[in-house]
Amino acid sequence: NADATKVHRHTTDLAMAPGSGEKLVETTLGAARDELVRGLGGLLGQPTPVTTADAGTVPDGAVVVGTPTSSPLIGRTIAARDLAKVGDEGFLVRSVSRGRARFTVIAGNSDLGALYGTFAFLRLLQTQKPIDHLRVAESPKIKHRLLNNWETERLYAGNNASGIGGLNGESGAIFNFAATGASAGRNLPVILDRYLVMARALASLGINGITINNVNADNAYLTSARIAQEAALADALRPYGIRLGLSIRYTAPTDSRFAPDTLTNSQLDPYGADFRGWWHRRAQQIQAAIPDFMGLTVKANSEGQPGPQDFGYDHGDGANAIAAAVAPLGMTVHWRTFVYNAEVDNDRLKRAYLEFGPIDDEVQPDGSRGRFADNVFLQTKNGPLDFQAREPIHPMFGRMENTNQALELQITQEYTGQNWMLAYLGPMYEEILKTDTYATDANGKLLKKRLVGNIVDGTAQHHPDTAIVGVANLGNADNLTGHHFGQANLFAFGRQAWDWTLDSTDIATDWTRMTWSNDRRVVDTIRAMMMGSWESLVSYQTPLGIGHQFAEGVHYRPDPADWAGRDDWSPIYYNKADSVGLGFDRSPTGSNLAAQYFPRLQQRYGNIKSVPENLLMWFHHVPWGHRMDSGRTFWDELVYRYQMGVQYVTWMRETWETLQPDIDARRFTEVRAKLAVHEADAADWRDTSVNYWKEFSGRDIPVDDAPLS
Ligand code: GCW
Repeated sequence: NADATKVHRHTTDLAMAPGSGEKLVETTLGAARDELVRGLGGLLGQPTPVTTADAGTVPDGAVVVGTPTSSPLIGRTIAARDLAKVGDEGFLVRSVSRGRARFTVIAGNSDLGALYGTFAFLRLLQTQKPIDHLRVAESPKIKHRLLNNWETERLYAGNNASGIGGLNGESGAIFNFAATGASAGRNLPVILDRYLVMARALASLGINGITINNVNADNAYLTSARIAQEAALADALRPYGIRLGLSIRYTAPTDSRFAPDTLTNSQLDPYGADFRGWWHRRAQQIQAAIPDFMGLTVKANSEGQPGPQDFGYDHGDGANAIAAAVAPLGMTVHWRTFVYNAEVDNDRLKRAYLEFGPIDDEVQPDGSRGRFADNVFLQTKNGPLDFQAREPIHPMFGRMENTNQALELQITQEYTGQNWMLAYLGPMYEEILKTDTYATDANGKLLKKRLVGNIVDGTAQHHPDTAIVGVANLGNADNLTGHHFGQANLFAFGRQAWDWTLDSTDIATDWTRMTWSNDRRVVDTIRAMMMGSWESLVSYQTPLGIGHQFAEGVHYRPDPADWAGRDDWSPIYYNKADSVGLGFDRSPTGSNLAAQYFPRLQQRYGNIKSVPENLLMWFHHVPWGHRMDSGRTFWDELVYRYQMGVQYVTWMRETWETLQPDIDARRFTEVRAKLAVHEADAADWRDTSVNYWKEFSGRDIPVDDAPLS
């Protein structure tokens, strides 16, 4: 699509820091070269000369980047079998000596591998690691490392959304498609600096795809006019190895905007040629404009979105129909499993496994098991409720033996403080990925390597394809994520998507060094703030495993009392507060969600004596006087947790002050202002919650804890 690239104008984007100097690059190796020139120039404080691959002798101290195809030098310095081991997107970084010259080689099997290696090398420099005896070999554990960008929902990073002033009348979303109002002329196909800043950031983490629109999908994204805009974006992101995908609505074929190619409801039979033909034609049209288009994400029969069940079919029928339509084009379908129905189940968390489990297990005419097609991913969010600060793993992980399963994590902080609270979610992603499912075989024998990460990366069940998805926290805010520390969550997601076995503390250290300072005191202080921040949030919002206690709509403030209207979202559905105690009984005496887990977790969660205390109220209605590990009563412990959570935020606010001499004034002040709001809002969670629970417990606030404000 080279012609399209040429027509794109490139304007200065006001959202970016002055002088960010973004430019469109044409090739992936061009991107790698530019990163090195910019990165080395900045880090070493001097210009970096560039020579081409066929330059005869390598200068001492040079950095050579490429593939065996792009550079004969790579072939001469790196053994083919070493390179073969890192696969399509992996890389090697090596220190090499030739005669008197010592230089660094960054090699990939593909240009993208070389770009990833370049970023890894720059990260070593930026974090001040030794680079004189390098022998790095890396490859991603998961094949598709994706973002879902809900451009219209749960957006806390837009200049409008964050309440810090609109930018040229734009919506706050990162991508600007609108040609109306003040933003006209800045809309796609015009490529804004911030798209390139984003692309560079995502490529530096190895993220290789982005589904650009909300799962509550607007059919506009499938219209010809929009596809032309999407193609321009795809062209700009392509050198960075980032492919585009779209969320779609199951009934899009009936939208009159697609006339004359419009279907009627009666033509939506998933086994009919009309339905499949429509999706095939639309996908072909997209592919003609975007040759490397990834595929479609579908939220069906979920929260009012249409789906196959509206026409008498199940999720397998619907997913396979669209999958069959796009399979000849090499595209995938991500079918979300976020389904619930409190009118049918005594516990809405049970629905997903009940609907998807049997399809995964179904015996097929050829005797094999599992009905979902090979190019379908079931995309399952963690946790089973809805991205709460702490949830147990989704019981479907490890249970889908015959279906590709993608893990969906939330980076945007919908329930975790939005753009106000400093909550580093690396440890949460790590907890989920490293939780053992204790999956067993048909004889009840424990299987090896069945952590959630093993399931997602395919080593456990040998699924043909693997994917992990983060709901993005991108917007048009100057810093792209709204809160400066929101960037850490994007960084952590990307690093863990690349290698889920990484330690979230190490990730925090790297991010701090790359973002704030390499000064030891600053690194130690910021890392300490980050590492306790998620547990603190859990403590003052929803301690000891209590689910969703948010006020209606906004998902920021607490309101444990009943909402008018929706029963299955009302906090009382989850807290079950009464004079006996607090929490949702999901043990065998209650809804028995516990039974959806493999036996060992079933027993652990199902028994109040063995359930981890941080999930206590997720699985049990806990009597106020229940004795906790600390020796306190449940009531006393509960109050203590709320108080500890808030105290941690106070400590973060005070600690941040000590960094003033080391941090630039603008970012220092912006974070300071957020921490002040954070502290007040954390105290609000504690006070609102504890005062409400007190009405049920009838117990006093324990005296040895600091008084409520
Ligand atoms: O909990 C809900 C969110 C919705 C979201 C939905 C989902 C995009 O509040 O904003 O819809 O989850 O994941 O589909």
